[in-house]
Amino acid sequence: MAEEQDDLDLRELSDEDLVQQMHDDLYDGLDAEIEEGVKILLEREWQPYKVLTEALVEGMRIVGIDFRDGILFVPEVLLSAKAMKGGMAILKPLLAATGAPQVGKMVIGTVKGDIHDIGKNLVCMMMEGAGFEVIDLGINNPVEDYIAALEEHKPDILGMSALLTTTMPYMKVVIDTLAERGMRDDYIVLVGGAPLNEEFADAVGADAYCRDAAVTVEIAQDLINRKHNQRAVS
Ligand code: B1M
Repeated sequence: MAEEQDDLDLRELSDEDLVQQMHDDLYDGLDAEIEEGVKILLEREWQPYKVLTEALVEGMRIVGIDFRDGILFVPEVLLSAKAMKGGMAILKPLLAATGAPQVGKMVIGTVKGDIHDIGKNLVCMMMEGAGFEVIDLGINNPVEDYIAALEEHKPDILGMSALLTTTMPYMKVVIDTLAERGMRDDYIVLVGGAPLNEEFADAVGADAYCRDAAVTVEIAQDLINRKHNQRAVS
């Protein structure tokens, strides 16, 4: 595979073959090849969001299937994640360069016990691109970290991410603690992550479930507008 890789000139591939090759390279955790692939697609005038979703996110979806089925293991998936992050780093300034005026502020973090951050990082990138100021608390956040960040930054939105069925209930711990302290209604609470759904978001008392990064932006904009309209009326 490595020898084959050495002989392969990514620039000679059609768009379709290049994207297919990038899925394979992400699977193999080849960060230099992923970065080169991203640059080539951008040179071919692909929109950054299309590169992100079709080459990177789709590649990681395939990795996820074999991880689930016990074909790939944690060390291999870590390499895939590293390659994905390398590609995302090239896209980040492009996604953020829309020049949108600042529309609101969000504090976001992955919940306690959970170290998955690729999806959350994507949400940060897309929200920044849409003009939100984003304070990223990173991974493995206990409730105290969220509360401290809310008090310090006074955002419009609290975002939480969880990728494990064992960590998603922690979102309720955070929301219940906000309620106990009389802070719940000060923030729009958005939750996301692959195992969640709308029913879960309702059950834990969040304002909305966000299926992906693009939907997060739409929901955030919508709820911020509603909040502003409510303030204008009252
Ligand atoms: Co983990 N892992 N993992 N993993 N991992 C999953 C989640 C899993 C589904 C794999 C599988 O079995 N198919 C499975 C969970 C099963 C379950 O709970 N039912 C799993 C497991 C079991 C584990 C470990 C327990 C494995 C082990 O140790 N035996 C372990 C747990 C570690 C821990 O957290 N304590 C573990 C470890 C890891 C790695 C460290 C190797 C690595 C993470 C690296 C990193 O993130 N830096 C990893 C990875 C990469 C995955 C998969 C393969 C990919 C996740 C990902 O990045 N997806 C994943 C399989 C899968 O999800 N298909 C899996 C791409 C990303 C763009 O999508 O994260 O869904 P996603 O984010 C989307 C939306 O969900 C949404 O928008 C994002 C962008 O569109 N979204 C939000 C996410 N957060 C949001 C927050 C918001 C809004 C929207 O706030 C407002």
